[in-house]
Order: sequence, then structure tokens, then C-alpha cells
Amino acid sequence: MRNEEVARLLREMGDLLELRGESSFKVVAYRRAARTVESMKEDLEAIAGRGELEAIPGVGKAIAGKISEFLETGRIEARDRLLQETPPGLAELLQISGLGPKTVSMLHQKLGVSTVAELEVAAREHRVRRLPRMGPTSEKNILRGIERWKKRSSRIPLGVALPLAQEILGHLRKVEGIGDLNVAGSLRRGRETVGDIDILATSPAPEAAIRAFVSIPVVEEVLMKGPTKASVIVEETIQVDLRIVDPRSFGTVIQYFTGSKEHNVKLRHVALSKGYSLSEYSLTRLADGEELFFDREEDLYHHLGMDWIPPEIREDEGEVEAALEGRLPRLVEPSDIKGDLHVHSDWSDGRHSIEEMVRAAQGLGYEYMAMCDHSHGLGIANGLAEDRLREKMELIRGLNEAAEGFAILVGTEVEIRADGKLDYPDEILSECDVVVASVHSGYHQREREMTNRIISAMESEHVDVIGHPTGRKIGEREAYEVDLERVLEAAARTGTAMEINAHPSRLDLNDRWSRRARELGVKLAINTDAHSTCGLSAMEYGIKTARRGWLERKDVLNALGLADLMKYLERG
Ligand code: DGT
Ligand code: CA
Ligand code: CA
Ligand code: ZN
Repeated sequence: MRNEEVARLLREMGDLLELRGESSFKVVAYRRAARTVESMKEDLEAIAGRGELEAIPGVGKAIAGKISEFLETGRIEARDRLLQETPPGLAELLQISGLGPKTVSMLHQKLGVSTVAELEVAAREHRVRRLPRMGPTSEKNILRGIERWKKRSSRIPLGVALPLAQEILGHLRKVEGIGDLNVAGSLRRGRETVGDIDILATSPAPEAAIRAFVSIPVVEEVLMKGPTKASVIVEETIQVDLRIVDPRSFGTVIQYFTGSKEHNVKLRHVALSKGYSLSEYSLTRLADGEELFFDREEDLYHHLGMDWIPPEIREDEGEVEAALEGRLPRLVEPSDIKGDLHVHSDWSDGRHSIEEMVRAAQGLGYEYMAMCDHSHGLGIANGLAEDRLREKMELIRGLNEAAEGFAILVGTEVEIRADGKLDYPDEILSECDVVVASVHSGYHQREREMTNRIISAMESEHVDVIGHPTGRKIGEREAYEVDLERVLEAAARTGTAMEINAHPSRLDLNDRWSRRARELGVKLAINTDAHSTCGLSAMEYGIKTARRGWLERKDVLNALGLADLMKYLERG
């Protein structure tokens, strides 16, 4: 279904034409066509197939020609030309919410503004409020729109998007008539950042559902509201799209809107090879035009002769082929996780006591947890000197005697010093159950130094896990220079596990490198690095990342039960 994209292009052409001062008749025609196309239930491709584009109300010969050009070639030459002839800054100004072509061309003519940056300066200098039909309020709105536009170009971390989506789903679930309800898009695929939040639902009363959606308290602005879909802004910059779908095609539609685009393209090829054309809403048998609807996504995949593919791996990275041959991995699941091997307490820089952390972990149904406070070299994080670590071991021994069916493991997150040496002597490391070794200092080494530094830590027989192996923080700090391929080879050779740090700003290793680690036979530990009891819930993000890396239960260290884990840790 390309209707939406066609509507967007037509509307954009209307805007660009108006910006150029073309006749308002033409401008209006494009906008009307855009509106019609947007609200149509039927697929444009089907209409074009019957040669009936011109019969669509509001679509004349010229616009019909452009639509069929788009359907055939994926482009509209006239639109590309228009865009080329428009100064790029002006086209960008149109993306600022509240700025239509009329205002943009006035700003251009009267103030000489032709970029967002110039507009910002003009508004700050109060030159905008003096223009006709403008005032202090519209000036302020323009500045707000610019702020939002600047932020909107950046992607939203999973750790922000997922809780927000869950909150919105909670509101929608209570709306009368809502049946199926789920997120789609990159959020459903568990990507580390998402462009927006896509939600799909079924309801016998779409308009009422849309009305309820736009009036959820977190909604700050309504960008678009139609009979079956709406787009809104929450938390200043985050776009949320809701579509209300016919229940009988919910499976097909959610498959489409979950993506990825690349996965969908591959799936359409598979459908064609089996004699079907796959659209957003249905599978059409080419032989007789029979249309098949699927209310469950599983049924669509099965009908195409393949296993259902978990959303996290729908990236066209081999999953379609694997599903056709019945050899998809059985991805690790939340219920496979038996414990957390890297958490902090108030002994170093954590907020809660060991006892509080333990109670929280027991509440999650875990069998064990490793208390890994920082080592002393890390002055800033209140790292433990050796005698403090010994004291902590004593305390944990006592607590373990009292704890039933739960093991508190003595751990440490030991700093890997710049020269590759560890921040504790071997003797005390050998008394720890779990040693996580990480880099928190000297980030600016050259790739070869950093790589050797990490590898020499892995060569210590005491190191079990490398913590957050690349040091990146999403949207904040790049990974340090490190040759991960070499690190992973060394991990395989030394039997060291790699961490998938589940903190949503880390997700380190990421999905791709986790998959590579698995290929090399390296085990991964999905750890939250929690610094408080709430932090334990980050496990969810780590699991999504692990799934995106095709990991199975057997690849995950903390999917082992306590006895097997202890055997594994003592091997070294
Ligand atoms: P994002 O939002 O940038 O993190 O990424 P997505 O994957 O959520 O992309 P979005 O929100 O633009 O669209 C949601 C899904 O809809 C996308 O994953 C696949 C499907 N989709 C959207 N546009 C197209 C298209 O032009 N062709 C195909 N085959 N699928 C599309
Ligand atoms: Ca999306
Ligand atoms: Ca979207
Ligand atoms: Zn840590």
C-alpha cells in the first residue's frame, strides 16, 4: 500500500508550488488529491491496475499521471524538479510545525530568511512579530517549532520509547471497543533507538478510538487526525502514530507496519515466487485475484510456507531464508534469565543496600545475583579497597546463610587499567565468584592499545566477563577505538564471556556484535549494571538486544541455573 507515501508527495508538491507563487488553483488541486488518497481504503496499485486512477474524485489527468509514474518508478519527476528548484532552506522551513508555504514565502520576501538558522535569528531579534498577521505569540511559537524540529531529527532511545508506549497502550486498552492492540515499527523490533512510536489497534468504532487517543493526557499536540489514524506529539518531540485497522486484516497490517522495510521487500519477493502479491492489507492470489486476509500474523507467514519470524530479527539478515527452511533460532526469552551478574550496591556507587537489591532480585524470580561493586582505583565511584571488599564478602556469606533458594554471588567490577593490569591482585580476585572487568578510564587510547588492554584482562584466569565492552553511550559518547573482532576471538580462546549491558543508554555489546560473538562461540551475559532496585528492570532491553543478535538460551551465561553457572565459573 503506497497510498500514504503518494499523499505525502502530493501534499509536498502543493506546498512547493505555493512557495513558488504558482496559481492557487493548482495548489488546491494537489492538496485535494492528497487528502482523497490519504482517506481511501483501497490500494492505489489496485486502482491503477484497473486503469481507474482518473476516476478517483479530485484526481485529474495530470495528477493521475504522476501517481502512476510513482507506482511504476518510485519517483515523480516533476516533484524532484520542484524540489531542486526550491532553495533547500525553504523546503526545510516547511517542516517546522505551524509554518505553511504562505508564511515561509512572506518570511523570505520581507526578511530575506531562507534557512531555519536565519529564521531563528530573526525571531530572537523580534523582527518576525512586526510582519503582517504576526505577533509576539506567533514569534514564540515559531521558536518553539524550531526547537522541536532540531530535536526531532534525533532518534529516541528504546529506554524512553518503550515505557512511554506502554503508558499509551494502557490508556488505549481502556477505550471502549479496542480489540487487538500492539506496537509496530522499530519499537516492536526492539531497535536501540526509534524514529517514532507506531501503534496499531482494531475497533468497531475507529473515529471514537481516534478521538480517545488524541485526548490522552500525555498528548501535547495533534499533528494529524483522520477517520482511522492520527499522529500526535508527546514529551515535546516524540511522534506517536495510531492506526485503527479492520480486524480481519490485523495480522497482515501489523506485519507490514512492523517492517523493517528491507524485510518486507524480501517477503514480497517470496510472495511473488509463490504466486501472490502482498499488500499492506492482504495477499492476492495472482491466478484468480482471490484476496486472502489474515487476522493473525502467524497465519500470513505460514501461508507463505515459512515459520513465524520474531520481530526482533526482521532486518533481512538471513531470517527469511531461515524461516523458509525451518531453521530459525529459538531466541532467548525473559523467562530463560535466571539471574543478574552485574549489579551495584551502596558499598560503591549504588543507591540501595545489598539486602534491598537481593529482595528486588528475588521478586523477579531470579536464582542468583552477583554484587559487583567497583574496584578502588575508581576513586570517583567510591570503589572498594581490598579490606572493604573482604568485609563485603563476610557480609554476603552471612546473608547467604539466611537466604533460601537464592545465591548472592560475591562479585566485583574490576577496572582494567590503562596498561591492561587489573585493579586488584590475583589473590582477592580468586576469592570472588564473578569477576566483571571493565574500562572506565583512559578512553582515548589508540585502537591497538585499547584492544591489547582488554585482551590482557581476558587472559587473567580470574576474569569471567568483560563489562560494557565498547564503552559507548547512546546519543552521548562514541565507543572507544577497539578492534572488536580481535577481542571476540580472544574471548572465544580464553573462554571469557562478553556482557550485553542492558542499561538502555548502553546496550553494549549491541545487536550486531552480539550476533558475531555468538557465531564465534562466545557466551554473552545479559546484565543490568543496576545501581538501584529499579535498575534491575533494564533486563528487558538487554534481552531485546540479545534477540536482535539471534541469541538462544544456550548462548547466554545467566540463562544457566545456579549449579551449572557455578560449574562454568569454576572451570577457569
Ligand atoms: P523508525 O521509525 O525510523 O525507527 O523505523 P520504522 O521501521 O519504525 O519505520 P517507519 O516508522 O517509517 O515505518 C514503520 C514500518 O512500516 C516500517 O518498518 C516498514 C513499513 N513501511 C513504511 N514505509 C514503507 C515503504 O515505503 N515500503 C515498505 N515496504 N514498507 C514500509
Ligand atoms: Ca517507526
Ligand atoms: Ca511511523
Ligand atoms: Zn557497573
